[in-house]
Amino acid sequence: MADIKLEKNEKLDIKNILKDLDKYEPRRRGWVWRKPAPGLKMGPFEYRDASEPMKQGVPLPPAKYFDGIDPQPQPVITTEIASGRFEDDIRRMRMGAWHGADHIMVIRTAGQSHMDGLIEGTPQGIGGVPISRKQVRAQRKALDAIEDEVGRPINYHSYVSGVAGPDIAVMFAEEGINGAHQDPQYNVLYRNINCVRSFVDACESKKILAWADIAQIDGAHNANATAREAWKVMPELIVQHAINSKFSEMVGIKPENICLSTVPPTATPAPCVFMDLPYAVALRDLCGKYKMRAQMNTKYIDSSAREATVTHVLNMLISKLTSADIQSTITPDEGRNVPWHIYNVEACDTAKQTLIGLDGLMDMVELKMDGPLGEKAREIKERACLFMEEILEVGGYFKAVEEGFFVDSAEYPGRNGDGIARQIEGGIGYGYIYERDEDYMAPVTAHFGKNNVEQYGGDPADPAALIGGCTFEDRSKIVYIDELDEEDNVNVRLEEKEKYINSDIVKPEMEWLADGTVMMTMMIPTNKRTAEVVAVEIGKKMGLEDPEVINREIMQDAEGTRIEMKGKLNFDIDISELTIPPEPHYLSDQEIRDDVEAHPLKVVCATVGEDEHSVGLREIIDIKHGGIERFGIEIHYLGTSCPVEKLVDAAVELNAEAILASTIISHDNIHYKNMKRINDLCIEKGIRDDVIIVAGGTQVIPEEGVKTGIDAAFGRNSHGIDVASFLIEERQRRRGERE
Ligand code: Z97
Repeated sequence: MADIKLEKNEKLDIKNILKDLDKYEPRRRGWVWRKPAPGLKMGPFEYRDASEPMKQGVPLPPAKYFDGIDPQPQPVITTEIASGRFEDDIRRMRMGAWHGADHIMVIRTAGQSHMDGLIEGTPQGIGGVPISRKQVRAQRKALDAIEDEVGRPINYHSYVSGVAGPDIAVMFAEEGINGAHQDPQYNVLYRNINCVRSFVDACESKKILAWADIAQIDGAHNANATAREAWKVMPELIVQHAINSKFSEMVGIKPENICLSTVPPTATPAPCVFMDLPYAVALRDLCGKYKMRAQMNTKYIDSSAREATVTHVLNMLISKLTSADIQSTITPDEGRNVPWHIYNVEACDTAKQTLIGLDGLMDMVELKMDGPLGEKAREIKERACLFMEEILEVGGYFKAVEEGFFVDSAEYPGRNGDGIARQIEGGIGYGYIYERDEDYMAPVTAHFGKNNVEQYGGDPADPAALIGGCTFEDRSKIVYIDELDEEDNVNVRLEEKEKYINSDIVKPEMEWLADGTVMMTMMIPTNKRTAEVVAVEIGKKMGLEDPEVINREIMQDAEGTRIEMKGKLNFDIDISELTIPPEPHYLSDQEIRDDVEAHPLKVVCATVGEDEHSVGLREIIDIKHGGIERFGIEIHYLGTSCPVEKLVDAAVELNAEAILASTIISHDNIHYKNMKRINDLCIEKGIRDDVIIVAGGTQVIPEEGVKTGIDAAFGRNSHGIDVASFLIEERQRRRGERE
């Protein structure tokens, strides 16, 4: 099957992805790490901790000052995608990948853990998609095309948790999934699934993950998120990580595919680095042979994007100081919505910016272990060891869970007796574990325990050979089911959205294509409660459907509240009815500087007529806000209320190559009259061919200005770069170097 090729300026066509999906085969198995590129040179800089660059992507905004470079840090960067519609997730994946994500974690619909079997088709989910073979396959296929266009492998990831764990693991192995959460403790503690069932299922699931070379992430971050005071569960977090990691290794997963889902336990206003860094150091001391997937703290996240971003950056400082292998990015929407596209992208940029900004840090600073860092790390490790010893004393993990050891709100070894307690003989899925029958046989490739194929003439080293290969060797045995629900599927949704797909009709979106959602920021000069009500009223008057306040921050209790609000627009915009002017055209700073250096440029300028305004022209010429003097242009400023004659005479005397006239006042069209006068005077004095005449002002309409005979006119919002680009290009035209 021919691969899909994406073009930078063309939208990804979901229908193309869905075409012949039954015949799709994943191009590889296994997780891919970034390739380190020590000493990488990009633009004017050299990097110590960067990885191989992407073929194309969207660089950070200031890259325009640095030759457009887009250096990539070494850790894999995760984006969590959770729109609930897999077709919208795919577009989000592409945006995330262009901003540097190479680990796409697709969040699944709430509560899939309790569904004892595979879901099929493409139903819509809540807070994520129902993970089914069709969705997974379509997304992996789309990612093949996306990884080709960005020029870097992308890891696709979802969950192998819950009662259908082994079934999902097999499906993931068949579909070339690269990463998965698998941790039986998640089932037991957070989804009340029976412990015995969860650990038996985990053996099978982990065996399959090992065969498929899938990177495994544990579920310990959930202890942090559910604990009453998250910083108190540090010893327990280490114990949870240790149990799952050792278990996984014993089942056969290689250590470099075992990733700990680490979370800095606390956040500001706590002195979080002082508390989180010893924890990170302690964890690495005990579990250092595994990989660290650093997730940001979500426990204390609120709805402010600014605040969430600072927490993320502080968390990444810990990642940098302790060398995380995968850097997760979470959006402030965790605190208010399902994540929106723009926040996925924003968080990827935050990660890239921070990690590249911290490039080389560890070659300059060192962790000081003889002091509070070493002491605190040691104490956390001691408490973790005590915790583990106590588990053994009470009779093992299941007993400890029964006694409520985990997620207790006290600081261990203290206990408040409010931990999560689960019965060994209880929970979802209890009673479904049976001893294998005498004649049990499993002619499959990756299986925990004995296959028993010998008694049927098989080879235990190659058990699947007995049936000519299982689905891992013979893909024709995979049963691909397209859709089961006639109403809840992607075809119906695409038909509903037909009007907006590859057409000129546009509606803004945040969650799903053409959902009409917009977000607005406003400052309401009242207290918080009043501001919330006022904002909704404003939303209604603006014609928004379902206006809802999603963030509020007090500026001062009486003086005002910053409000962010979302709502829906119920109209479309037809692009074909719009006139879209071309992008303004600028030369680069370097091109301008080079030209001025080769051909020095002298300019005379003034505010002309009876006009005392100086600010506009000063903005154009002064270096302060990027005026043209910064390019080395020689400026002769004659001041305000300058007669046009004086300006033209000065051009003659100084042998200037250009005249810049600022004309703010426009009564009786005096601004255009002055332009015409300058032009006429230059002709009279015989210098018209030797000078470039440029005029500008807030009331100037460029097209009207040039009708007076001058060379260019600039209106409101013009800057030094506009004027400089014009002057240089016009000179080049006159020299015959440009059309
Ligand atoms: C992360 N921010 O980065 P269900 N298994 C595990 C989980 O952590 C989760 C599920 C299953 C987080 C992801 C929350 N995690 C968001 C170990 C959910 C979800 O809802 O129980 O069916 O599966 O890991």
